[in-house]
Amino acid sequence: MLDQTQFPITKLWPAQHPERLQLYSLPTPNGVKVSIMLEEIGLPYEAHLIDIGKNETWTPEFLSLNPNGKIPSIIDPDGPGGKPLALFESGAILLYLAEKSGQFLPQDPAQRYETIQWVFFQMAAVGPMFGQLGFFHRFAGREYEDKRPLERYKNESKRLLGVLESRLEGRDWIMGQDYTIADISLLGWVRNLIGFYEARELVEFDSFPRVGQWLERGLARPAVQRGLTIPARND
Ligand SMILES: N[C@@H](CCC(=O)N[C@@H](CS)C(=O)NCC(=O)O)C(=O)O
Repeated sequence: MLDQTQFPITKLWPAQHPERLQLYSLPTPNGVKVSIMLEEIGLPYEAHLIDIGKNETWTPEFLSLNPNGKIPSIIDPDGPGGKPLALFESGAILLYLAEKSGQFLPQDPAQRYETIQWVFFQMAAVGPMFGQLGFFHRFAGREYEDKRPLERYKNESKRLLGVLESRLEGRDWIMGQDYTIADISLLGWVRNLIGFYEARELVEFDSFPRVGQWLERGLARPAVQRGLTIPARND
């Protein structure tokens, strides 16, 4: 059971079910990694909507949990040793939930590190590059006269799609037969690139057919569909 007095974030987002894992998030590509994972493993949790449009991550209450001011973040009242564990950074949260549940991360050490390698690839390359492409193609950066940043992030995004296309040759999932946290980390980003960011033509997405088929396989999973809408947006 979570002692809410120990976690200032609960002043703005009180837990109705303090015995459950608390998720503070929004259905963005980083946020949905955690909601998809929680839906996949079936761990009971309570989701709190954090409105980044209203700068809610920059409140002292949110910053008390994540000094980096970003979603997603969690508190697990039943962390290691039965003590509460607060975590931010979606990759770290995926690893934690995989180890806690014993799911979506191979037991074999070599396979395990290979999976982690692809999660890091998503965290260090795909997320930042696709995110910048979104800014320069679809959001405020679209107005900038200098198109060199857009060109750079477009080329880098295409290169990264090429890396995924090669990896998926002869594989249904990033790790082959098994769907893992590597897939969970990447699905929302690739979906966003061609959806919300409207960059399908820009990156010539149809020239990466294996990535397209992998995305369809991922989106066909019921837990992925549920996770993509959690926490429900107000608008
Ligand atoms: N590396 C972080 C990135 C998190 C991140 O960038 N979150 C964005 C939403 S996708 C956010 O909270 N932005 C709010 C802001 O910067 O004000 C992670 O993977 O958890």
